[in-house]
Amino acid sequence: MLTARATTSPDAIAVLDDRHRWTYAELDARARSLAAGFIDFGIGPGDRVLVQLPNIAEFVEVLFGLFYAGALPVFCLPAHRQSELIPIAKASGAVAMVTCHHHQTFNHATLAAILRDHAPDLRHLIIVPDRGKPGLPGGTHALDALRRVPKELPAVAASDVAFLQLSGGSTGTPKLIPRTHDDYLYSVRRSAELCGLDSNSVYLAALPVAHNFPMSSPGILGALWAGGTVALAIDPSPTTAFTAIQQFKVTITGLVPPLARLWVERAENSKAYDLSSLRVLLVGGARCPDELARRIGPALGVQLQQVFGMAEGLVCYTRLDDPDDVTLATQGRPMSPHDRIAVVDENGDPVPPGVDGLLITKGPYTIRGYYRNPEANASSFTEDGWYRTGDVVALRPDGNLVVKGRLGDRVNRGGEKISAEEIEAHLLDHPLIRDAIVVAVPDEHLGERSCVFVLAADPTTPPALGQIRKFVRERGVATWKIPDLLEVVDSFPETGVGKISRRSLRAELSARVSQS
Ligand code: OOB
Repeated sequence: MLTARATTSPDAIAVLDDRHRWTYAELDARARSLAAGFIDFGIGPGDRVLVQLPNIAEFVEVLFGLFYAGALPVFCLPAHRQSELIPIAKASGAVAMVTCHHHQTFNHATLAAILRDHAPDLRHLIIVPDRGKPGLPGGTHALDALRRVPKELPAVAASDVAFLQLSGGSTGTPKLIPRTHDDYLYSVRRSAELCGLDSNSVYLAALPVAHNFPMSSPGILGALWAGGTVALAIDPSPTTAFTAIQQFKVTITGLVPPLARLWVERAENSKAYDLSSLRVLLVGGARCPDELARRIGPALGVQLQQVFGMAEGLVCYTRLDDPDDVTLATQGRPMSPHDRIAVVDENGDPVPPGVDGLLITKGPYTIRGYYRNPEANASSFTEDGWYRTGDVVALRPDGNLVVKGRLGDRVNRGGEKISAEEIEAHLLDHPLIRDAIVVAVPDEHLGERSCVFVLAADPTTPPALGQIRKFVRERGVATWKIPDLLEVVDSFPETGVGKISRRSLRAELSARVSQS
């Protein structure tokens, strides 16, 4: 794809951030020079490489550099810390990591050095230095030190795995999602069509670009597929993003609902920025409240397009020419005529149309299994290969889905997913805690927040929320996973006979907090 674009429109602008402006020819040349460096380092076809970069132009050249070398990026988010990254490094068997020196005052280069001590395969640490600041940790390489004269590239098949994405809410053994070049590019092409991208489009990556949504729905890859331009904003705040929209004449971008709300509020209260270039705003990652959906068009002067997707595959969109009743109140329909969806009950039997049930799916770009994880595969796929999304949905007669919620094992905190099991495992190590259950509670701004129900080890000294938050933070987890609320209880509910599953316990407790 990049080779083709660099040949047909070498001088068109491919990538912009506040420090870089690269044409397609330049992006291609940069990616090829990095690929040569990766190959020189012994990083080649099939090797996994952790990529933890913020929204900077270098992300794009590293991405294509790795693709050209046949290596598989493993997409980590800038907010990930060692308790996520060590298991990811081990499960992927990554041989290298590309990261930045600092981002938002956090020292990622030091984090990379810590990872190297825990993950024996991690041999090369490659760092994008801070501008003008020396002082990379010993044994690391600056990204520019990799550049070589481009050389012949290894053969990579369209059906080869292109990269590993992380499943939202992964547990002890992270669920790594293997996507192939052909399956992913198919989803990118369909997305670009449905979101109206062409060579005049400028897509702004405001959400963390390693996430599937800004990467491919239609994302930076959709924009490059269409021969348009990718612009990157270092953070998604209205101030930073509105400046970028005005400066780069952005036409389309994507947001999670809490950020869409911030943008709407800012735009309703101030006309300081010229946002007139913006045509389409995609909103997804978590349920967009209907009231917010109605405000988006008038406040920002855009067409709202809802997107309900998952890194495992299936992506649904409302269409740009849908009536308001669809665009404002549903999460759309599958993007491919070859996607298959079914709404079933707990036994796997179809529920009648319009009735809430569990969404299962299979299709041309939905994975058939996680990477080296037979245990997750056994629970996440039906015997005949349907992926169990875990989402509770209703299918309207017009074919559009309305997302109602999820099975109670995950909190969707404004689009950032939290695995209840993962945080419970940390909490069980706290000396004041005998048992802990993490559930989602409704939240006006974030959609959901996390609440931990705790049985105290000693009822006379129950833990306090501050202690728990500090403990989880010090475990080195991404900030959004730190529990928001705490309820100390004397016992957990018992329903009926026998051992109650942690999943139903979560559901029970979650129903209780939602009612109160
Ligand atoms: C996107 O991908 P993931 O992998 O971080 O999370 C997938 C899950 C879905 O199973 C669902 O629970 C939730 O996120 N979700 C939504 C939603 N979009 C995603 N829930 C309600 N309404 C929506 N519109 O989040 C993702 C991937 C590609 C495109 C967009 C989002």
